[in-house]
Amino acid sequence: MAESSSDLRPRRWWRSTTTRVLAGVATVAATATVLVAAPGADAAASTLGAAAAQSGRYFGTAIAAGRLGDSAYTTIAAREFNMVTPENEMKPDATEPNQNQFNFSSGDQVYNWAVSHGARVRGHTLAWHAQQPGWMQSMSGSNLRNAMINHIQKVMAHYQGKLAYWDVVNEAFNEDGSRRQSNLQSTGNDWIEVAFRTARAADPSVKLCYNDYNIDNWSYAKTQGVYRMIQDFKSRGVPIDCVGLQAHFTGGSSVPGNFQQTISSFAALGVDVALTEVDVTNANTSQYSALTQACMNVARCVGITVWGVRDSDSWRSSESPLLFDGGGNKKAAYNSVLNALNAGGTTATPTTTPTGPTTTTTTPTGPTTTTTTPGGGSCTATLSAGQSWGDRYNLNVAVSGSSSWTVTMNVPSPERISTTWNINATWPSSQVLVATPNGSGNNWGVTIMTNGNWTWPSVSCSAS
Ligand code: 9MR
Repeated sequence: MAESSSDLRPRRWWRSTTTRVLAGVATVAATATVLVAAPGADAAASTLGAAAAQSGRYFGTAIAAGRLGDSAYTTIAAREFNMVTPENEMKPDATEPNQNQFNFSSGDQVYNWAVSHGARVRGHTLAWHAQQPGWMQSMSGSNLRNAMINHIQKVMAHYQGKLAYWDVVNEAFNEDGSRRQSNLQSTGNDWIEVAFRTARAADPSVKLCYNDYNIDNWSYAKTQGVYRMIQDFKSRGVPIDCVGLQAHFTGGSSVPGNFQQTISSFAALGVDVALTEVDVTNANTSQYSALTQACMNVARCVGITVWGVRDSDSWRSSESPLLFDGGGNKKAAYNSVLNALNAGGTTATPTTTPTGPTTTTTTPTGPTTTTTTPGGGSCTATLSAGQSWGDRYNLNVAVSGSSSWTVTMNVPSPERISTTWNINATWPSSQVLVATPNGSGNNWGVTIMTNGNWTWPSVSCSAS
């Protein structure tokens, strides 16, 4: 591999040097000076992750917790990739096996492996018709809607501030561009936007993605259906930051000629685009380089993830669709991808401004403040995100320690508290709420009208 990388790069130096020399009508002496200076200044990277990073992109893989004991697997994965998607470990059946009982052991295993090897993590996935735990499969109506909201809040709270992206909703469309029928769809057509609003409130630091397959061909009805949904969300301020094109070019499909047009059309809506689950039948080299090149040519195409490390790790292993063979050797497709990454392209310019709340609160359960009074009592007020809408959000407050507490909440202007529950409230000013127990216990909350500012209030607790 090192051989073909170094083959490629000198040709680039020569090309660009020649261009500069011709443009400047330089002398032979000047040409010689440039050639001496060039080698080594911009050497080709020798791994996928490093090659992608040259243009501000990442190169990722799906990782399965069950394979982390295989050193051949982890050696390749640690060397080559700088983004990790847990293949199954953060799906609803894994994280909430019983209702409201969460299990993050295998999700954490993949997360910890990734970050300890310098990779970031893409969460996959929060709301999906498939891989639901049994209890969720048999639910419907408002019970299911509330269970979905609770699932998103709790799972995102666990990973708050830790992930780069979350696939909030996965595979919600039919091939004809209509919504897929599912128990989630039956809770009402707004289930997807409720999922995204809930997600934004739960972790404002992570980019929120819609992810699907067969949305690679720009003229395909399903692509258009997803495009229209994202266009609608952007126009109405529903928080969405990215779209994932799974890009499974297996099972009889292949990279369409208009793939780059699809990527750039989604990007033009103001979302990041990522290729999230790439595999190609028999790892066809020209298709692998074409899909890589298409991403490299669009500034908001932020990265590529292949759906597994070696062919033997693939969900479609009989099609040998990945970049490493079962023995861990680099395949020809690996070289074509690496070369396309090293050849450069548009520098990635991911979106930086989230479309919804941007709170300064990034601790797992929100800010906590403890005040100890001279009398010896102490209390802690812990904030957590509740539901949010386009113009307002709910904040839950849990007070622990003393049962005789006073919480002071300072709301940044121009936000205003519009509702409170389970407290006696007094108002020293329009921006300050003083809350004391009203006999309803220690869990209470407020609704805050943002007036454009989504920063959480600060709180302090004092016990008496
Ligand atoms: O690769 C995953 C495989 O191990 C699971 O058995 C399967 C079950 O649904 O899900 C596979 O991953 C899918 C991903 O989560 C969503 N897009 C399609 C992927 C391939 O089926």
